[in-house]
Amino acid sequence: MPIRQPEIECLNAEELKDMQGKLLSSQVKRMYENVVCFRGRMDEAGLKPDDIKCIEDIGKLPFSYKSDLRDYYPFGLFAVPMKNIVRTHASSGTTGKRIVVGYTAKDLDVWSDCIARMLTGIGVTDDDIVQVSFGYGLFTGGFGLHGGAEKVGATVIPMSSGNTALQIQTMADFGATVLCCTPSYAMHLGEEAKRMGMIDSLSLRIGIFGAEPWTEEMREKIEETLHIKAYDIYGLSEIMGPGVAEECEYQCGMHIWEDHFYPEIIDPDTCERLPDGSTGELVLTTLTKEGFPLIRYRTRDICRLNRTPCRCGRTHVRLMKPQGRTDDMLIIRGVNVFPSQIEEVLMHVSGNIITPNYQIIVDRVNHTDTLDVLVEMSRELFADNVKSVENLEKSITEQIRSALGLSPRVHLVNPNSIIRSEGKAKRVIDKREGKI
Ligand code: DLL
Repeated sequence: MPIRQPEIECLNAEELKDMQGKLLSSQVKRMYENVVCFRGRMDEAGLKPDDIKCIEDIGKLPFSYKSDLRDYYPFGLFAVPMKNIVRTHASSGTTGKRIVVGYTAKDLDVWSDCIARMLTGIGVTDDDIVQVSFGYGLFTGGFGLHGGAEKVGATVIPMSSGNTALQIQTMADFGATVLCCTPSYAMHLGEEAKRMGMIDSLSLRIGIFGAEPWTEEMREKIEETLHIKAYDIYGLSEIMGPGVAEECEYQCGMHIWEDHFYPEIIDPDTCERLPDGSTGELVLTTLTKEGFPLIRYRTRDICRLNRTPCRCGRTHVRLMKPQGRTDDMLIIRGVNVFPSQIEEVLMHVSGNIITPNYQIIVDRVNHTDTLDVLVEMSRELFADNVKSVENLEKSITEQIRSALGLSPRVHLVNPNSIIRSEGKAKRVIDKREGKI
């Protein structure tokens, strides 16, 4: 069944604020009663739930952090008794304990509604066959897309990630029309399908990709390779999973479902709230979550909100492509660099002479940071002479230098020599840890 809710998706700004204010004040009351950590922070700040009456009051509330989820591992931040929690997910993270999240039956229903809204917006219906190639399990990607696709009545292929040849065979045999996975894995699936001579056996028309940063240029490459329209989807385990924000048919930023999530942009250093349109850290508040609500959660994602009207008529604010995370930002010889800035340069190299596969290696030699960028050549360039490879390396070096103000060493490496990921791509290897 299509999930189209114009009475919510197209609410005017005043009505939306009014709704958010009411939801926030009842969320704060519930959390004050049920979540020890939150009550402690409110008491410390001298705040009582009655102080929160409208959405503008949100600025008074304390932030919450990823470390809270570790400190209260596994279930200490849940706001309902465990018997009301019907599902848990977890995110591995790179350091320390996993973070664990929990959902009530209503939370799961809201989750699939959010995804179903997007699917409906981009034209996915009960005639579609949706291959979900995000991982199933503790990761939220697989189950998240699965619930939404079932809700619109599509036929779901719960593939999970991995086993690339079987993915392609299944897509072809079952006639999948929609593919959901990370953008880096979509690119890999496209390359492999081409190599296997199976691109023309696929019936794909739509791709839904997210869980990692990807550039507009990468979107073009994926669309061209798989002959589809590719849409961006954003989310994080702590807040719900995929579906916090999603693109509509116009592919120009992801609508944050503001009847469920309230976004703010802050300066990550001063914590000051920034006006709409500024780039900064995204802070999210869940307005309707029962099992595991969070107030003013510091996502660490660096992005910008766009409140200009969208052609689709939806009024919910758009999240413009996240650049990366504050904790992924590299500081190389004093210059701040996001991997996505390097990707943007590489994707602009014309003529299909390099592939979209790259890796960034940062090290420290003789007290000086070094930046090496490995880029895979296409088969055509590989067959060409050494001189043209050297010239291209020089030209890419120059392009990165002028974009970042920092000179890298660019190495064109053999086709298929960079390891492909089946989930989130690992683009950066930073060897500086522990070095002076
Ligand atoms: O990656 C949830 C997800 C699954 C989103 C499938 C989209 C599709 P986590 O593993 O908790 O959850 O990682 C969340 O991934 O804070 C961002 O840094 C990054 N991220 C997620 N979606 C996007 C996106 C899932 N579309 C973290 N663009 C977030 C850029 C994204 N970064």
